[in-house]
This record gives sequence, structure tokens and C-alpha cells, in this order.
Amino acid sequence: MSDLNTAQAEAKAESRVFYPPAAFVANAAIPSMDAYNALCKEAEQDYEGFWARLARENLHWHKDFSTTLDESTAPMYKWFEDGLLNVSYNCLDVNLQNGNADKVAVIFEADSGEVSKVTYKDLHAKVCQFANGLKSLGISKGDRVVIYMPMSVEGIVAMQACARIGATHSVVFGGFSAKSLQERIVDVGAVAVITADEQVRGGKHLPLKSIVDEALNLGDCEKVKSVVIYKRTGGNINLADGRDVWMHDLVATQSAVCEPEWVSAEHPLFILYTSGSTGKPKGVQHSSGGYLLWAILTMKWTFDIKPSDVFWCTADIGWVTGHTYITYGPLAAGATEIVFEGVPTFPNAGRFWSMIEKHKATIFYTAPTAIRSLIKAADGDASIHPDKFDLSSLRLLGSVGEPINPEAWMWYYNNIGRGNCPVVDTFWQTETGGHMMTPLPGATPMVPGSCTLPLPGIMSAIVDETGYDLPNGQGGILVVKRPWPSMIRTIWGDPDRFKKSYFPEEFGGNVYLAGDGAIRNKDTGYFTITGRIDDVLNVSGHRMGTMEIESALVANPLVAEAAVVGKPDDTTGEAICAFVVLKRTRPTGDEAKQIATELRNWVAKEIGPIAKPKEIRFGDNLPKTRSGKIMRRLLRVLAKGEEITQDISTLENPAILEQLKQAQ
Ligand code: 6R9
Repeated sequence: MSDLNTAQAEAKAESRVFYPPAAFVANAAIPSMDAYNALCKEAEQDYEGFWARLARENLHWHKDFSTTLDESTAPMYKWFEDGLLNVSYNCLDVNLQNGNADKVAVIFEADSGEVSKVTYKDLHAKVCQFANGLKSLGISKGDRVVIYMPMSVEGIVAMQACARIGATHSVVFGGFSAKSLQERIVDVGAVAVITADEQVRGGKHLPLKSIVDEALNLGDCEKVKSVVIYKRTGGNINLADGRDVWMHDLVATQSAVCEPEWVSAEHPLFILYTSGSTGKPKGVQHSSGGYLLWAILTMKWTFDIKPSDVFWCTADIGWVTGHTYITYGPLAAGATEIVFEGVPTFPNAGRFWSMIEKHKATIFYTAPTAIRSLIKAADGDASIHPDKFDLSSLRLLGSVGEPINPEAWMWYYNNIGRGNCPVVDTFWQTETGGHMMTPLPGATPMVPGSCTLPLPGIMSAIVDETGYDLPNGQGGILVVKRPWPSMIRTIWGDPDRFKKSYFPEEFGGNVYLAGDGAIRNKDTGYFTITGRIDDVLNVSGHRMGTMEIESALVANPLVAEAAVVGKPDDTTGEAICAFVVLKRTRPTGDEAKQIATELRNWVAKEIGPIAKPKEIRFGDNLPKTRSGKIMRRLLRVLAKGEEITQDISTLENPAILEQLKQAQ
């Protein structure tokens, strides 16, 4: 636990405290620690009553539920199961009834800078038409639909339309390769794929539809009967007769009225693949009722959302942050949100700041990796420094995806928030559905680098390897002791893996294992996340399994063996470093460089560009124990460029370390 101890020292060293500004507190949904504590107390005293009250107050139920939490099949917990609702109804129709029909739901800014606005009424009509279109293709409740789309209003429409008819969507990030897409289409058993001809990012057109074609040609995709294509650029694509249909043709004759499919609160709203510690990504299955409840509640509690806010989450709909804080949460809360197609560095690294100025964004939610790269860019080019922009509309900032280092936090707070905006450092995961630990902007004193305290109703704790509670000040393993409504329901098609991954017997089988290490401050009880404790890397806030990358590498005909580890990186948090043994002799010099490039491109093809190793080192062998196990902890030290001081007595081939020390 040496990493945990380092984090412990750092957590101790951080003594700066920042209080919510008085103006913010005055109108905050949770305006004091007393108010926060009262909610926590309510949850502790009557856990089910607490959640039942919130579910009834925040969601529209077509039929009320009679049981709040069913633990009889734990850890397959069920929430509000006999209640009937529809997620899209809660996001759209409810707003039409609440006087928000003409309110702007989405401000869409294209890569080019072109802006279009969609009201709640427009969005409702688009979703209903597309939902009817999906029905006309024979898609119905329980079917799985894969969505492989760019950031667009149409992407949101596709997700909401699935929700409206009770189809379960599985969004695949547009940066994944044909092979990754095919694996997900097969695993989820999709009957349709929704895509676009191309996507536009940073001034470039990138293919989507041709990648779908390639994926479907890889085989085992016979269940896919339809491919629906949103025309984004008009780029050249092939249309397969009887299978492919343009989105605009599909909706042209459809009615803008579509009665929602009322589903059980437990009906799977979506399945989203994420990396785990084996080579195969996990299909994280989420519910409808519990998930939506937490999406709307965290909009209210963490983001203090108000009718006048302009909310901007910069995530992609291909990740869970885009699901909860673009497609569902902001709409369920009746907010106006910005949806951005492009990248933060195009046409220059002032894009985010100029968009905040232009659209008068009030709440801005982004990832530490973006902040760090924009700090660098601003240092190098005064013309795009945030002080050149009017950011006075902002009242709240958020961070998500990875630990935010105190220096980046301070820069964000001072340069973007101008010292007037609370920063909510939100810790959560694909599996948790929504925020778990975060400061409340009108209540919690903030400490840079700490996600502070769990939200009311979330029973976070830190335990040792045997499941025993650890005292504050001692680093350990993060768990959640009670089920909560928006938690993962299962891994699609693999309940055993679900149980083993998240509710392992070593911890008693009934606490949720997050997969992260954490430590609580001795005095404040504040949590600081110390990073993953499994073989999962966090590169620019993207989760990557080391095994996934290793499997991709060894699939290359040149490669005999590969081991992948993370190494700290100033911008991306962690960077991927691969140690590779080729089937032929170890290459050096230019040849090594050339093969490394070839392998990087190979990984991009196998998984996607986000999985490309930053560094590849070649060896005659890998450091192994006498029983043949690769000693990854030694590789981690080598990747960092540090001297090995640990015990290497179990190492069979110590000489190999010298060879692997040198970067190519
Ligand atoms: C929402 C999301 C989850 C992993 C998680 C942890 C890391 C996310 C964090 C954070 C420290 C934060 N993580 N937010 N670590 N502080 N505020 O990112 O989901 O892609 O599943 O990643 O990201 O390691 O376990 P996901």
C-alpha cells in the first residue's frame, strides 16, 4: 500500500480550505452543513423511507410503487420494482406540463461554431417521431439498440427515443474501433445500430457509418436488422438495401405523438460497457427508476440547478458522464444545457472559455485532464488565457473522471471561477450511475484534491483487505455499505462476474467494492481518492483495462508477450506504457521506433486510439517469478524511470531489469 501512504502524506499536507461564497449559500438547495447532516440523518434513521420520499417527490410515476427496496436476491437489489414510469416522459412531457415547453432545452454548438437551439417542445416532438420510427422498424420493449453517434442533438434524441419505447440502449463511444464496436454489438445482442455518416471534430471529418459496416462484417451480428443513419456531413457512405435507412427518411412520415411505454422501475434503461480487470469489457446494466431518481437529485444537490441556469457538461454521450449529466439529468431537471460537438483545442485552446462567454454558461463541468492541458496552453499563449474572456456568468464549477491534483484545482478555482465559484469534485463511476462523493456547493467547505463527503444516503466507508473498517487517517479500500437506487444492477449476461467483481465474498458479499483506494482525513473525515486498486488505468479520465491492451498487443503476429502498466503523466493523469517481447529478436534504434509505431496503430485498430500506448519498450523477456508470473510492480517502477529498491528475490531473471530500464 505504498501509493496509499504517499497519498496519505499529500492529503495531510493540504491545509487550504475554501468556503462556499455567501451569495451562493443564500439561494442554495442545501445551504448549510446542518441541512446536509439532517438529510444524512434522515437516511440513517429510515433508509427506505428516505428514498421512497425522494422517489415520490422527484419522479412522475404512472403507477406508484409498493416496495422500496427488495433485498431478497441480494446483491441483485431491486428498487421501486412494481412502480411504473417512463424515463423519457419524465425528461420531456413533464417539462411540457410544467410550463417549460418553449424553454431552450439544448444549445448545440457545432465544431464549426454554428449554434442551434432546441426547445423542450421541439425535443419532445423529435423524440416522439424517432420513437415511432424505431417502432416502425419492429423495435420494441426489451430490444437492445447500439448507438454509435457523434455529440449531437440527434444522439440525445436516439437515446431518449429508446427510453420512450422501452428499448435498452448501449452507446459506444465514437472513438472505438470496428472490432470494439462489433464485440459490444454481439455481447449485447443488438437488433439495430444508430449511427451517423461521419463525425466532425477539430475541423476533420471522421467516419462512423463505414466503421459500423466494418463491424457488422466481422461476423456474429445477424441479429442486427436495421442501421439508422443521421446525416451529419453528407460524406460518401454505402447503404445496404433493406437494412440501412436515413434518420430523416425514417421520421418524415412519423407522428409527433408517441404514447410512452410504461415500464417497471427495474427495466434496464441502458447497458454501458466499461473496462474491468480482465480482457473483456463489462456491460454495466442500469435501471430506469432508481437511475433517473439519482440523475435528477444530483442535478439538484450537487449542481444546485435553478431554472435560470445554463448547464454545460463537456463529456461525450459515449461515457456515463454524458448519459447522466447530458442526456438524462439536465432534462429531467428542466434545465437549459449546452451540447458541444467539437474538441477543447479547436480552433484554439480558448474554445471552452469563449463558449462560456458566448452562451453565458452558469455551471461548467469538465475533467481534470482537460483543465491540465488548458493550463499548459494558456501558459504558452496569452491570447487564449481565460483572463481574456468574460466568465462572469459562471457560478459553479465541477470536476469528474479522475483525481484532481490540488494545483489544477487552484488554477480552476482562481482562473475560471475567479474565486467566486465553488468547485464540486465529484467522485463516481459508470457503475454508480451518478455522483457518490462530492462537496455540496452551498454547504461543504472545500479542500483542493478531496471529494470531501458522501451524498446523503450514500454509505461510503474505508476498509482493509479483509473488510474491516479502518480509522480515519489510514488508507484502504473504498466500499459502499448499503445499496442505493442508481447502482449497477448486473453485468449484462454475466451475473456471476457481477457478484465477484462488486460484492466479493472476502468482504462478506454484501458491500459494494468500488475498485478504488481512498483515505479519510483524521480531523475532517474528508475522503481523498488514491486511485484504482485493480488493473484499470485512468488515461485522460478514460478507463482502460491493462489486460484489454495486452490482449490487443499479443493479437499482433509479431508479438510474443506483452505487459501493460500505467505511469504518472502531467497531462493525462496516467499514461500507458507497454513492455513487449517480440517473436523475433529484440529490435533497437530506428527499427524499434518503427515497430513501436506499427504496434501503436495496431492497438488503435483493435480497441481505439484512446488505448494507444504512449511508450513501448522491447525486451528479450519480461520480469517473472519462478512460477512464471509477470512482476508488474517492477514494471511500474521501471516505467516511472525510478530505481528498483523492492525485494526481487522471487525474480527468476533479474538481468532483464537492466534491459527494460532504457526507454526506446
Ligand atoms: C464518472 C466516471 C470511474 C473511475 C473511478 C475513479 C475515477 C472518477 C473521480 C475519480 C477521483 C474523482 N474517478 N471521478 N477519482 N476523483 N472526482 O469517471 O466513471 O469512467 O467509470 O471511471 O474514475 O478511479 O473508479 P468511469
